[in-house]
Amino acid sequence: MADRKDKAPGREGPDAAALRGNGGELHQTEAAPERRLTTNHGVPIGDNQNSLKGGARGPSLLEDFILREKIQHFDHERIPERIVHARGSAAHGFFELTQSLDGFTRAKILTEVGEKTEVFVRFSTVAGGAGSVDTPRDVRGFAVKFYTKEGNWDLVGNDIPVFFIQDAIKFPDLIHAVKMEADRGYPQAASAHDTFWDLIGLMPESTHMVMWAMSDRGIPRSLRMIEGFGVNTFRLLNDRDEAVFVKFHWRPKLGLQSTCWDEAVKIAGADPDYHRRDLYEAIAAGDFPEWEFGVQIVTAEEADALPFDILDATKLIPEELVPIRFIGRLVLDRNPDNFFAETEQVAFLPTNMPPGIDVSEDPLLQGRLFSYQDTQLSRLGTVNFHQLPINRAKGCPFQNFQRDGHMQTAVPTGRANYEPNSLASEGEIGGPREDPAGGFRTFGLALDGPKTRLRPESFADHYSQARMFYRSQTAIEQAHIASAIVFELSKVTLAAVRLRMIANLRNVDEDLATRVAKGLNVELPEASEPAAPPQDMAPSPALRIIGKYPPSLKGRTVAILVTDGADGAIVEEVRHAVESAGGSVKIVAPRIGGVTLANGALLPADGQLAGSPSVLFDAVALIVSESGCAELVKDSAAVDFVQDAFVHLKAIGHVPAAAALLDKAGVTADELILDVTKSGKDFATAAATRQWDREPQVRSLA
Ligand code: HDD
Repeated sequence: MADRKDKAPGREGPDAAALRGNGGELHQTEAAPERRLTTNHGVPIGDNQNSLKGGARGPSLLEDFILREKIQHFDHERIPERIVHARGSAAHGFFELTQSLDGFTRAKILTEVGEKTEVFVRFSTVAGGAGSVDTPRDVRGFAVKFYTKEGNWDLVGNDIPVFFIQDAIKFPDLIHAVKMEADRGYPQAASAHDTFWDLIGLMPESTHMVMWAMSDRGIPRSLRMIEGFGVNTFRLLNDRDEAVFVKFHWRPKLGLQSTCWDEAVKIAGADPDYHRRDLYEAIAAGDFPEWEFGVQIVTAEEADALPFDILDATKLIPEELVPIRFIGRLVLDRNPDNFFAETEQVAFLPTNMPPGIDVSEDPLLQGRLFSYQDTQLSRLGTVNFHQLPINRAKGCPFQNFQRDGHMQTAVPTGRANYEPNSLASEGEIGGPREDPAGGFRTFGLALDGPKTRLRPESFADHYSQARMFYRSQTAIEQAHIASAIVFELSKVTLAAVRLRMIANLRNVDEDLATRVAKGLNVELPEASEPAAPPQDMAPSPALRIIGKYPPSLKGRTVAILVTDGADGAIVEEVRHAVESAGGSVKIVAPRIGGVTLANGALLPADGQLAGSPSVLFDAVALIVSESGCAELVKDSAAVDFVQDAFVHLKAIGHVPAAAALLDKAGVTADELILDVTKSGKDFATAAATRQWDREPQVRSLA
């Protein structure tokens, strides 16, 4: 050690010089100012590899403002995550109106046909933290910020059209119950635990939403394949300030698609970012997700005639009763440049509405009108969060006399910071003025009645729509709902909580309650006393997933598992058939370097077998050689690959040489098990759907 000597800073020797990243030359030509690394305050940095020390091997010096600034900034990189919807993925795009709502509203975004408005859309799970996984059973947030010419409009919705609670005062209870339990800090991103089901059983108004969450809607395949809903009832106001009620809808061009529960669980391990990656990669590849935008419009008289209260967010308006008018489209065509600056810092506010759109008295919405602005103050730390680029109104100027505050980035000029003022010089108005004709106006609802904390009688029916939802499902979907409830209640340790839930389910449907009781192996308890007797509403087929949209390979991915010696012509035929049907292909091989095909050509792989399980794909084709197959049957990753595709009801294409692998995986013949040497096209057709008829063979359903 004694022979080591301190050297002049920056002259430590060849290794350090190489690390320097500038070729080790200290006094080379000055970099152009625009390429210079600087401190936050613009001081050019000469050395970003070494902290300032008292001698090369001596202690670091407090004087090193470059080190301190860098580490201090890093120490504060995280901001509080959202209390709900913490994990999200977002994209930029545009909204285009195709049909005007002139006469119903004066909002330009809903009346100017052909106009394209910039949007930023953030999808999210609700319960999990920002670092949780993408595929748990949960509701998905679907929040759209339209940068309209008349100010930002934030339609902050979900992929489920109803909500758990009727009054915002219950929201903190609901979220506390579903999030990880207070004492033990688990489970993360899961509703399958005591506290959630305890509250749900005690709060029957949540039953309808629970049916949706336990259905396959709770485990979507892709964020590009979910519907969206504004959930709350809003108002549209025309030029004469006449109002109608409105519900907002998003319909995915790619159709609705879900995962199987076992698949969702396995995806969480194989690719925790499955939805985020899927959205990002699709947009990066130019395969832009698209939704139709629709409205259900209801007059006050029509609302009065409905068999439920339009102000109750636990109810939907069946579209068979009030059809959806499709009036626009949403296209997501650009990924965020920076996750934090955009996806994380975006702040949605249900209070953001242009003139011509207004709220209703829905007590859930009324509470939301307070909550979102409030939460941004602790999350983003300042009243000036609207100045962040992602939140700034872009379609129009914004100007007012709000001033100062933490992180103020604007530099207002002039002496007047109040309104009205008379400080304008000749010909000027002295700052912005209110605009009674063009500005926001509120519906002039006449109010009567005493101040009260009463819940209206019209909110008392908690079961009719839950029943309608369940009875509108196909038999397969009903079985999935029953199985999901059995799964979740099986994670509940308190027997009384399980029984209370079954007692409530008896008011939904006897068959459902019986299945769940059987699945838990308990006696059917007495039905609970409903607040209002459930009614039998007409089934609404639009509430199903299966059969609602035509089968499609668009936006879906097929994996071709190959080995050395595989027939390249068949690989190409299958690829061609899949791509012609709008799907994409990924080559999966035992080694990432690819395989040598029968004709000697090298086929590069997109994924290595162990890291690319079949849960990540919509269908699989096994194009292997005899010798390759003999290796695969000894590899559990290959056997799982095939077995999972089978039990997740996917199409499996194969060459005759794959017989031993199919056999080892327990695959039995059915309509979606196809020999691709006969027709690649038939396989592509089969790949566009799931084999629901196979399910009873592979899974015991409640
Ligand atoms: Fe909420 C975030 C959707 C009821 C309070 N909510 C949030 C997000 C979505 C929704 C999609 C994420 C926005 C983003 O991506 O940044 N919330 C809904 C829907 C509801 C609903 C569709 C029922 C109709 N929410 C609701 C109630 C309250 C809140 C009743 C409170 C009383 N929600 C919040 C919040 C959040 C939020 C705490 C967390 C982060 C944020 O707002 O910006 O204020």
